[in-house]
Amino acid sequence: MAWTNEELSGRFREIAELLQLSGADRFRVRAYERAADAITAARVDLAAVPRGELAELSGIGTSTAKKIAEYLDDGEIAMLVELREKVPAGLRELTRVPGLGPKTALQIHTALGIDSVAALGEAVAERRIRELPGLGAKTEDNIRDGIRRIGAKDTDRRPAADAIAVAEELCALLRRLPEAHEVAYAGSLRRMRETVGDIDILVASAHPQPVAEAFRRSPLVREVLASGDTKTTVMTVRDLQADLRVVAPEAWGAALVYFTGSKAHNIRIRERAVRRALTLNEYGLFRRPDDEADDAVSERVASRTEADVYAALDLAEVPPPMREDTGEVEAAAARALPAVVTLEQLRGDLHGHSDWSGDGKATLDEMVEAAVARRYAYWAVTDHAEDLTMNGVTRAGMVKRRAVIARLQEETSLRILDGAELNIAIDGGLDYDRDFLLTFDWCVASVHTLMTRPEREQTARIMAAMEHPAVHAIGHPTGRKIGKRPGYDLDFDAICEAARETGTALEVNASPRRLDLSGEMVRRAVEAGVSLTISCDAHTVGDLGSMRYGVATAQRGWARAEDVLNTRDLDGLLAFTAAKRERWS
Ligand code: DGT
Ligand code: CA
Ligand code: CA
Ligand code: ZN
Repeated sequence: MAWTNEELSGRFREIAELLQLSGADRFRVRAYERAADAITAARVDLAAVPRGELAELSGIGTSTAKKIAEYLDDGEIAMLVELREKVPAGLRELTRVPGLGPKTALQIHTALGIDSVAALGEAVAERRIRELPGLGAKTEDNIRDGIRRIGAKDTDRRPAADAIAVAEELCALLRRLPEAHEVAYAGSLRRMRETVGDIDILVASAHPQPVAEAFRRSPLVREVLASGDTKTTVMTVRDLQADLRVVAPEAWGAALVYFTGSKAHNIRIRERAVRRALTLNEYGLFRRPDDEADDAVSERVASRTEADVYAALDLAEVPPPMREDTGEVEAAAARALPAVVTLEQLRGDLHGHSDWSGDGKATLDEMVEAAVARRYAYWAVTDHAEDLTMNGVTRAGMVKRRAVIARLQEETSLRILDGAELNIAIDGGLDYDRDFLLTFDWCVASVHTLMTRPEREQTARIMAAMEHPAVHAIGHPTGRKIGKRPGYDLDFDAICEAARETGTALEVNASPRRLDLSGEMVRRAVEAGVSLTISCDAHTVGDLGSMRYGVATAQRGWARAEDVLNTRDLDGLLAFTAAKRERWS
C-alpha cells in the first residue's frame, strides 16, 4: 500500500477508536471504520489523486474526501486533533492492552475511574473488573493476560511490517536521484527478521552530500539525529530510526555484505578471510601486504558485488535471509547450501479471501484479475466458512459462489480453486459436513477461536483436523501476531509428524503481521519432511504482494522448492489433494 494511504487509513481508524472511547454511537464509529477500509482497499496512491476526484473513489464519500484533502494539505485532520485532546490519555492507554476493546475500556474507565495500565493491573488483582455488569471473571482473566503480554513485549523492536513501507518509500526517493547508482535497504529488514531495531539504507554514489541532503529532507523524516560524512541517522514519522550510509560504487558489494549482517554472520566470514590472509570490511576484501612497511598498499581482491565477495572467500553466495550464523557459512564452504525457494518458483497462492466473506475487501473478479497479473497458474479463493461468526459464508453462499467461479473460469487460463478457510473447533470439528467439504478443490483449516487453551488441547484439535480428507493445509499454524500476541501453546514436533503422516501441508502465512510459520519453525518442519505452502492470506488486492515476505521467511527456514507445494504445477498440486482424499476416504 502506498505510504500515504497507510497513514490515512491509520488516522481514520484512530478517529473511529477515539469516537468509540468518547461514547459515540456505533453507526458513526462504523462509518469511520468503513472509510479506513475503503482507503486500505484503494488501488491508487491517494496523494496523487486530484482533490476533486477523491469522492469518486469507491467507498469514499464527500465527508471522507474532505478529511483526506485536509490531511494532504495540512498533514493532519482537525477532527482527529480535537478528539486526541478530548479523550483522556489514560483511557487511550487502556486500549493498548491486547484483548481490551474501546467499549470495555470506556466502561472500566467510567465505572472505576481507571486511567492507566498500572491502575488496571491493580483492579484486576483486586478482582474488581469481574464485578462490573456484563464483564465477569473471563474478561478479567483476558485482561490480566493482556497486561502480562505488554510487559513481556520487547519494546525496542518493531514488527518488520511497520518498517517495510517506510524503507521502501525512502529507497524510492533516493532512487530518483541522478547521483545514486545503487539503492537498497540492508540490515535485519533485508534479512527479513520478523522484528527490526532500525532501518538501514545503503546508497552507492560518488557524491554523498546531495544524497544525504535529499534523505534528510524527505517528508518521512521527523528529525535528523546525526549527520556525518558517511552516515546520517534520522527519526521517521513512524517513530522508527533509519540510518543512511553512502558508499563508493566500487565498494557496493562489500558494504552490502557488511551492513546486511547479521553481525554473527559477518564475524564468521571475517574469520574465514583472516585464515586466508585477507581482511574483510565494509570497503572490500583485501590481501594484506607481505611486508610490514607502513606505506605498503593492500590489494583489493573483491568488493563490487556481493557475489564477488563470497566467491573470493571460496563460499557459495548466501541468500540474505539465511545470514544468521546458524550453519550457513559452513554449508556455503562445503557447497552444501540448499537451493532455497525463490519468488519466481511459486506457481500460485493457496489462501485468499474475496468479499464473499465479510472481511474480504475486493471482489472475486478483482482478486482473480490480480492473481492473473502475477502470472500464477492457480489461485485458491478460501473465503471463511460459516462457523466464523460475522464473516463466514453459508453453504448456500458457497454454492452460489461456485457459479461465479465457473463464469470467471471461462475467461482465464488461471485455475481458480474453489476453496474455503475452515474453522477448527475445540474438538477438531469443522464447518459444513463431510460430503460438502469433499466438493471443494482446496481447503485451509485454521484456529480462530479459543486460542488460549492448554497445549494438549490445541495440539489435539489441529491433529484431528489434519485427519479430515478435505483438509489440505493448516492456515497460520501457530496463530501468533508479531508484536501483538504469541502463538497458541503447541507440541510442534507432534504437529509436524501428523502433517507428514496425513499428507497435510503447513502454511507459511506471508502476511508481514503474521509470518506464521516463523523461519525457525519452517526449518523444523522441513527437517521433519513436512510439505509447506506459502500463501498471502490476502484480504485486498495489494496483499497478494506479500508473497515475497513469505518466501523470505521460508528461506530463513532453509526451505527448498521441493518442500513447498505451491511451486508445483497444477497437476502436481492436484495430485497432492487426490492422494489425501484416497488415503482417508
Ligand atoms: P536490528 O537493527 O537490531 O534489527 O539488526 P541489524 O542486523 O539491522 O543491526 P544494525 O542496524 O545494528 O546494523 C546493521 C548491520 O551492520 C548488521 O546486521 C551488521 C553490521 N554491523 C553493525 N555493527 C557491527 C559490528 O560491530 N560488527 C560487525 N561485523 N558488523 C556490524
Ligand atoms: Ca537495523
Ligand atoms: Ca542500524
Ligand atoms: Zn484467511
